[in-house]
Amino acid sequence: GCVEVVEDRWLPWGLEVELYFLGLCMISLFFVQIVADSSCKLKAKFNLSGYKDVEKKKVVIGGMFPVHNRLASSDSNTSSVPVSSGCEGFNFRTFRWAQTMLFAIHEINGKEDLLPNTDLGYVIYDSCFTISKAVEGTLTYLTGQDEAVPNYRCGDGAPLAALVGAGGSDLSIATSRILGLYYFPQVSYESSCSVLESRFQYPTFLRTIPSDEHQSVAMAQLVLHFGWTWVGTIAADDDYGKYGIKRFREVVEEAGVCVSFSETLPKVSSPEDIQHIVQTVIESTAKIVVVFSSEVDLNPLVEELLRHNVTNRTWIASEAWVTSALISHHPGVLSLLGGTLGFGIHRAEIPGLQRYLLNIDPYEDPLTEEFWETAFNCTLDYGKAMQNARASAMGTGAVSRIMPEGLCTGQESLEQLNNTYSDVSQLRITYSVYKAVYAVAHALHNLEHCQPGNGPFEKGSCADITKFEPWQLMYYLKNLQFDVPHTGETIFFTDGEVVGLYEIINWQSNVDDQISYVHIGYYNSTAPPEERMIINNDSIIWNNNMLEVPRSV
Ligand code: TCR
Repeated sequence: GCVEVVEDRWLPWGLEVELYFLGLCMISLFFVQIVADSSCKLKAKFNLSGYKDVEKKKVVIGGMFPVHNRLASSDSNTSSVPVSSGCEGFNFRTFRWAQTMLFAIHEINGKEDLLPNTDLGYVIYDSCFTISKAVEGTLTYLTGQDEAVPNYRCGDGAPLAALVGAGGSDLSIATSRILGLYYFPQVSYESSCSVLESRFQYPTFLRTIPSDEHQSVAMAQLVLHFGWTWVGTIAADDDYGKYGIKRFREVVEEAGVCVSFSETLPKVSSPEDIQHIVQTVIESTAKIVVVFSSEVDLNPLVEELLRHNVTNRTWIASEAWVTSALISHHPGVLSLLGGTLGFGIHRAEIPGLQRYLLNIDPYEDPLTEEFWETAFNCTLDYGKAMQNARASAMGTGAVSRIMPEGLCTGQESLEQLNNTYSDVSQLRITYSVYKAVYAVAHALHNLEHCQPGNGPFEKGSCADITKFEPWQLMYYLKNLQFDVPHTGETIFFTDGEVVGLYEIINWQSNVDDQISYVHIGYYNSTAPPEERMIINNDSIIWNNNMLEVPRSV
């Protein structure tokens, strides 16, 4: 039997329900306020793909990415008009995802066999890793207004196709509640939580990443495969972490495995909570620790564990941190995380992507400007650079008028920077973004090439690409099948879902004492039960460079 005290600190999921009702209330409130203000504040961008003589039809795709890691703290002063908070903590990895969406759109606009008569435009929102920003962005998208007025958008604009996003599962759960009300399709590249499988609750949600139902079961099987009977679990304080671990526990406990501790990572920085988890890990006799969390939430714990020199554990990684540079690039991380086993989604090479990423124009939009300034630690703004230079040169009088220090030229070389942004060695979620954009494009293509009389709608009618309804596009997304360029993978949705295919990855040290992610097996949810998980035991190197399978106590 299991004797160690099991600590369970999950929050109930009431928050989500509250948010839902809050959303409904807001929408009914806003309905009353619809005004005929026709000034479109939000401008979609179109890339003109060289056919200037042919007037192409235009459709806008929305994208949402967690480009920043958190909201900037704002003062809770209620004596003035509240404004939407800014965001901070620029994330180079997610910025790569956003740029990949643009890359895919450019690629599609240049093709003659996919949407030849239609140009795709885009609007991209930063969800800042927070539900409120994701909801705000969704309302803005639907309305075309800076203020969120649903069910209203500028009449002469191009039709909106679908939202590619929103980021983590908790964000998509919130946004797809709103989009579902309008039967507006959302294609997610990253939200893997199993609750999003419910078409009753999320009728217009589709995704190019498999549901965590498969991953949780696969993790449990992994634990059983090695005969471990005693494990600890750590989950992020969001739907991804909580539901992922919940399902894992169900399966292992059913098989008689004991869970010695189960901890929750704080969402907002809390050194005490982190300290508490570190102590639990150190004191527990469980040597196998399963972690279901995104890299951003896990990172503070990893830093603290490194500070305490924790070794001799085997970590089981969920897909969200299994190839995370943020985690694996800490100096000395091998002693802690060497030997980690985890699940990764399909990795691909996307020819041309890296060149595209390296050739972006720093002045393209405010997000790209910020990227540039963060990457090169400088400012693109001449006035600001002058001011800074004057402030720091106070008294010495030595300020160059031509080129103040800290000013970027815009000609800096991204190639030499060697940043996560342009690292294309582990394109997993990135590839998932690419597939999501192609899915929308193929659905639009099928919609445009419908034969009147043979169409899927009433009396065999078709939709019109210049003014279709969201549910009409939804029909085409549901009934889609296409091959992804370059990789040839065939994509189709079964009730909005793709199949559960994972690579099993082992963290080993390479020659320069850095981590290499070694592919040691795979999991295929569609195979017969005995063949679902294939592991090459001999190619695994465990923590401390051991070759035999560690024991769980
Ligand atoms: N699904 C997670 C979030 C997430 C993620 C990632 C975040 C996934 N993979 C990679 C950063 C990097 C998988 C969710 O919340 O559904």
